[in-house]
Amino acid sequence: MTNSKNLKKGTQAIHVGNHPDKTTGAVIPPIYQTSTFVQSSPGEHQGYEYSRSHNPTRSRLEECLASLENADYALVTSSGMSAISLIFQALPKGSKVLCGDDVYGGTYRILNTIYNDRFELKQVNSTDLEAVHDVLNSYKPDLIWLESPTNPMLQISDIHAIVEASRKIGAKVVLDNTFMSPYFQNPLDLGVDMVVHSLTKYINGHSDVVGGAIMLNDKELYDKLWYLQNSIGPSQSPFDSWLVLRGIKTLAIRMEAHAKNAMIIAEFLENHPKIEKVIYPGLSSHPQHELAKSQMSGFGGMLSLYIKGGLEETKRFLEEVNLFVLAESLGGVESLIEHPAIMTHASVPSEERAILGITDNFVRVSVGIEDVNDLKKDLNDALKTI
Ligand code: P1T
Repeated sequence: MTNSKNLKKGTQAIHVGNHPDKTTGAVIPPIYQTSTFVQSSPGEHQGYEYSRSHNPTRSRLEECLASLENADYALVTSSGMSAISLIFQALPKGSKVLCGDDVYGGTYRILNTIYNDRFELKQVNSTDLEAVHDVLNSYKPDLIWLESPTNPMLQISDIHAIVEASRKIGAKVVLDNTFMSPYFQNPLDLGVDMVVHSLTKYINGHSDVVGGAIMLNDKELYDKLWYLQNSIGPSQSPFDSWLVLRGIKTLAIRMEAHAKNAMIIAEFLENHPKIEKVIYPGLSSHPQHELAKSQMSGFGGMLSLYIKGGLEETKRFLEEVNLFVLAESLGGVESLIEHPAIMTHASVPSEERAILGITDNFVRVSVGIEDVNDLKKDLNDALKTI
């Protein structure tokens, strides 16, 4: 599709990569459920050889995702973690990595237990620009890894300021944009070198696919990442790519609905007597609320909270909710709720969890797009039991 960059996100999500099939006219593109492709003579084919390398269904999804993140290239992988891993595989041995101190537990785990003998690693509170400047100048990292908002504390970092500072020392910046989706935040526009997504979350949106993606503008880096993906093999299946293409069509209306519901739930919980504190970037009580307004076009569907009480009360609350499904993951149309200390961030050592505030009474909520009054009632009923 020509000039897709002039289209709004809601239109891109429906049309880019979704053009009718040339051979049959099918409006919905077929699933090219094939592992291999015929060659008329050795080395002569129509652009596709083998589905680990390329597949037409996956190519369509990559086209759509590149367009949504205002990127020249996108690479779709079998999971968010395999996308993250490919970027670390592309880093030369002995590189120095600087990572935000609050990231998804799986990202923490891969840096600390899989690549720990390959890189030097330091972590920093990336909301503290002075601390970031200090560590950039003293440590001089090759790569900076950020989440904004972070998982699960929903902290916001000044992406543009960090990019400017890292340019001075020649460091590349990667931003995991999973929590915002390309609908609410486009980090490449703020100067970031690579964006990572877990497609499993908002982009697919229906909790029925695991997938990941990397979006970027640098052709050389893209070629290197593709080479690694083709060699190591974490390519997404055609069926899963097709499901994501199906889910992504409603990204715009889903994200608007998530954010609307999350704001209502955040305000409701902030005034609830059984709740100690709510963290949601859309609340004026959020420490980086103004920054969030300036670099995001919406506040998303994720919020975190502290129950008044300890582990016992928190567990009871989590057992008593009905519409909020107690499960890992986020970004599906259904509301999910979880206990980071026991579930998603169990691989972060307890001392580090304590510093971050991931305590026994800390709960993370992925607000779905159900009727918000039903969601409020469900939370209220569960809170009454503690
Ligand atoms: O689960 P997977 O598709 O491999 O994505 C990993 C990942 C990467 N980045 C962020 C910010 C994430 O939140 C995740 C996965 N997170 C969860 C499963 C969770 O419940 O937080």
